[in-house]
Amino acid sequence: PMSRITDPVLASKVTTPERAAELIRPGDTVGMSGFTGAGYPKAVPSALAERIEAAHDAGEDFRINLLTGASTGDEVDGVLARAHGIAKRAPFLSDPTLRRQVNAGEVEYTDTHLSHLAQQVWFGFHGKLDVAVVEVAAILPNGLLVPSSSVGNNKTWLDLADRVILEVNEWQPRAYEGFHDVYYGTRRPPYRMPIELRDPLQRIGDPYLRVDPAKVAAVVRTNAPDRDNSFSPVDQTSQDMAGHLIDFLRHEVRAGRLPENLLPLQAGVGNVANAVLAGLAEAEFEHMTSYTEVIQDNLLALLDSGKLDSISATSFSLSRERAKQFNAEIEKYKGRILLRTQEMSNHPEIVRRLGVIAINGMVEADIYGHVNSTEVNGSTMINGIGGSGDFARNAYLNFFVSPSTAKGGSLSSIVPMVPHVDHTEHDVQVLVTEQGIADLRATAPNERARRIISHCAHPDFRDRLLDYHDRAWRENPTARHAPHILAEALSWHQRAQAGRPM
Ligand code: 0RQ
Repeated sequence: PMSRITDPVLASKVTTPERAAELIRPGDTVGMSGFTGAGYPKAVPSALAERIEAAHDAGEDFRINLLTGASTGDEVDGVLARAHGIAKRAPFLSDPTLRRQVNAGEVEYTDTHLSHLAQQVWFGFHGKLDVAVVEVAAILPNGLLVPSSSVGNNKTWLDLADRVILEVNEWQPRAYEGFHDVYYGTRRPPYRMPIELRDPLQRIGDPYLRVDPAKVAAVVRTNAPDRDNSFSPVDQTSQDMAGHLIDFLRHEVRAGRLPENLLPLQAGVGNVANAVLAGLAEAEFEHMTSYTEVIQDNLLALLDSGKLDSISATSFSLSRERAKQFNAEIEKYKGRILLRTQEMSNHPEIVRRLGVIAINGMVEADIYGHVNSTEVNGSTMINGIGGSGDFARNAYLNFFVSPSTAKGGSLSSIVPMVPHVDHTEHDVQVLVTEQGIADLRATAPNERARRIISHCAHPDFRDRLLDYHDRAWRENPTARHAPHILAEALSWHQRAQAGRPM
């Protein structure tokens, strides 16, 4: 087998996770690799968590500020949260312990658009980056690194951190070399240049990450799998939503608003996105492309089936079974998949130029089309906005998708007013539930309300929503652009917060 570390200087820095973790100090801001459970460090964070617990046992403060690409795995967020080792966290999370700590007010969580974090760190908004902990598939001479199953913000962490710790994971195929496109043309304003990317699979960068070998303080060897991202099987509700969405795409092709092979697809994570991708495997569209964030099982299946020509993303997010198969057959995917930095995979300029079709989940939408993707009752964080805003605002066409009810039918996903807005009425184009689809393009608020209520709301809630909208209209003769009854607008959530049905 090919050696994983061919640089003699960096080979001499191989050490244990425990010794490497000693390089991280209380109060440090640490940039770690990892995006949707792929490519995160597997060993150093656990050793760090042990140090933190020992410090806490000795009565000392020890917490870090943790930045990543997106969600990681239990070996990062889980172990560090259980050790109460995280003071601040950005930009996305999915770990249950960490989520509880954020919602208990113990951890400060900065919920950030995924394309924004790298530049915000470059701008100095997050202070100094002390340490980078980055997983790679191999270390080549002269500080060239073969990335693993995600690129995320690794370029920025390696560029900006004072001290660098590398984890070389032998579970990741050595043959990852050639799957990445790391753009080194970023500048700070006012020196920015146009990003010359015109095709989803176009290369604009390097196949390698670069690191100044003098900054590398430790190298750790690991052999551990990425997180197992498995989905529940596609149920009837998801299938219905996928059906509405795919019919809508057909309609747009017939109307001449979309080419026959559609435009590059972005699909978020979760069961609905998974069902849509499964639905596309059965549909007639050929030669599709994807300009997205994550490559989940069903996106890879579309590539296998020949329906999809290529995928640009920043990360994989596969089930364990699918990851094993991919790793075993990796050569056959070379040239059809590119992993970019998340600044580029989610870049507004590129998403707008390519005309991406964006498909993302939501918690709820209100009758005027504002969408809440993150905070139950306006205060309890679920995961974060992720890349949904990067894509939705700049997409050619965007969809927000959710079952029409939650919690066993007691809560409506269509509400009079959302208590937290992630995507405003100005950004949201098409809403989809299992009930139907509401095309909000080129509509004013009252038309939007009629379409959303009649096409998307569950029949159990439809009459009350219509009644709310009618009364709001009648009671506000001089405020009818988007009429509300403020004393009532959030009453549905007040009931939900008290544990009662909406
Ligand atoms: O909570 O498990 O405690 O019951 O929200 O909901 O139905 O499992 O749906 O997995 O599709 O997630 C918006 C969270 C949907 C996701 C969201 C509760 C529900 C459950 C999850 P429980 P489901 P999904 C690219 C795109 C933002 C990031 C993004 C998301 C939990 O899509 O995180 O788009 N989006 N990234 O019970 C109260 C409601 C509710 C509700 C659902 N109306 N009221 N609770 N829930 N609807 C990928 C990345 O960026 C990395």
